[in-house]
Amino acid sequence: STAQIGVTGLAVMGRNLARNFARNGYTVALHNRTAARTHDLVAEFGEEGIFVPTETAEEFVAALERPRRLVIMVKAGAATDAVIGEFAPLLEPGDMIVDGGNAHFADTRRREKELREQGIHFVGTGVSGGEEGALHGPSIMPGGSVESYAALGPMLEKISAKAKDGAPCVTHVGPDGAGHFVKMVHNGIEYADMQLIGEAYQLLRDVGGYTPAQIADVFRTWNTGRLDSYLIEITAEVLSHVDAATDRPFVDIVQDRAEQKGTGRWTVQIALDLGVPVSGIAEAVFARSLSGHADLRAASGELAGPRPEPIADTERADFADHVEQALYASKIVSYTQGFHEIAAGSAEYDWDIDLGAVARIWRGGCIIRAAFLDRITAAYEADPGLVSLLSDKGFAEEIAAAQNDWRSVVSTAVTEGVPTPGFAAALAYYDTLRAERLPAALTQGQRDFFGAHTYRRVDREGSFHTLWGGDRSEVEA
Ligand code: NBP
Repeated sequence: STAQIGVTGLAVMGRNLARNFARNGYTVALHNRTAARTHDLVAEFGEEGIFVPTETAEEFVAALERPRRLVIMVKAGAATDAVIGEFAPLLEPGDMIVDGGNAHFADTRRREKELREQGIHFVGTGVSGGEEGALHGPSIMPGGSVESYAALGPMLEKISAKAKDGAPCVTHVGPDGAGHFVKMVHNGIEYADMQLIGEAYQLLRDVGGYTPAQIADVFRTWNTGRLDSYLIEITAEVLSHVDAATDRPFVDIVQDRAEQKGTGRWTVQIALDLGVPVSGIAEAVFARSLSGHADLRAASGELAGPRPEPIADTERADFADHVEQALYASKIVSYTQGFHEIAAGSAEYDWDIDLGAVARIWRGGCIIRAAFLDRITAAYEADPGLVSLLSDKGFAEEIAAAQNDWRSVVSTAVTEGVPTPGFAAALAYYDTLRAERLPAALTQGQRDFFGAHTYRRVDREGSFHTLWGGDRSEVEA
């Protein structure tokens, strides 16, 4: 038993994670259901470090130093349970199973509880950054016990991405499912970021009259400012790519039906359960879903409405500036909503998550990495009890400065018939928070009328009901 860590599940993610541990000097035991993958890894990358290839579960477990650290990197769901079922009986108290797959946090809570009864630490861990991240340094979001982090933390810090200030992009997020919960919301925010970028692109194209290559340049410029982020950077790459077969912009030869694997949908489902309004993330999930409904979109030519007319060349640059403001303001709102969901999950499950630390470990390695995250960390450091990112003075001022352009972009989109559910939902959220009075009062009246659901008054304590079917006098409920 010589290996400090073992990885089972050697598809793209597991293989690169195993290589990352080995490149950082750790001896890595390898295992995969189909042994060929194990041998391929050693044949191709054996030079990179010290690997201990194994074929059976028994060999794999025997190869690990105690307490054992075993990383599972298999397809999330039933495969994870199958692998746990195979290895857990071979482990001893104090050993650690790290699940780096995209598990649902409720599954992680169940698994953690079951394994805790056997004395095994189960460390549900979000890993973001795709296959490149897994190899060169991902953002890592581990849950599980404090003891397990003491044993695993230094290794994870070594293989993780480093932010620009050198800080490792990993922290102990909290007990049991906290890590996978935070990874889920990360992905929800990623959906929202992508949708907002998509809307900016469509507006620049249909209203701004820019070509995809010109839009790539606009994005490159934005990427030198406050929108500096991985997603803006790769968007410019995708938009400037030309299809070799047709010589057309790549973005024009791809079918416009977005797919999804489910973490964005979970973010919205859980937000509904927790009562957290994540309208921007929800619109992003719905936008992907609607794009895929070929049946509903079949009538596109028959549905009446404006066809956008590009503006004059002389107005383009100003319009692009306004779109940048709309994108930035909407982005602040979607992060506000995502962090609200993390705070609510943390309260519900007693995780005590440090929101500033979450923003800090997203600064490198992960898909939503962005200069902007430094600002979020600073906001939570200045006030750990911050109710909402929009309560931070800095963000509130930036939104205030952006809002005229934001409003004009949304109204242009509406007038020209360009769908911008992300920009519009974010603005509606902001205006809802600003409103002195909401029609929720009317909703309460309607509910009382048809269902005697009662209401509260602005001027007196207590619950009241109006006798709508009788003399309309008010009774205390
Ligand atoms: P996949 O999600 O495609 O899973 C393939 C691996 O699962 C193979 O090693 C396969 O073994 C193994 N496996 C399956 Br399928 N069923 C199994 C079973 N019943 N028993 C044992 N092993 C089984 O791999 P991936 O794309 O590398 O992703 C791994 C995990 O990381 C997933 O949970 C994914 O959601 C997560 N993740 C992926 C990314 C990404 O960018 N791809 C990013 C972040 C997280 P075999 O070789 O024998 O078929």
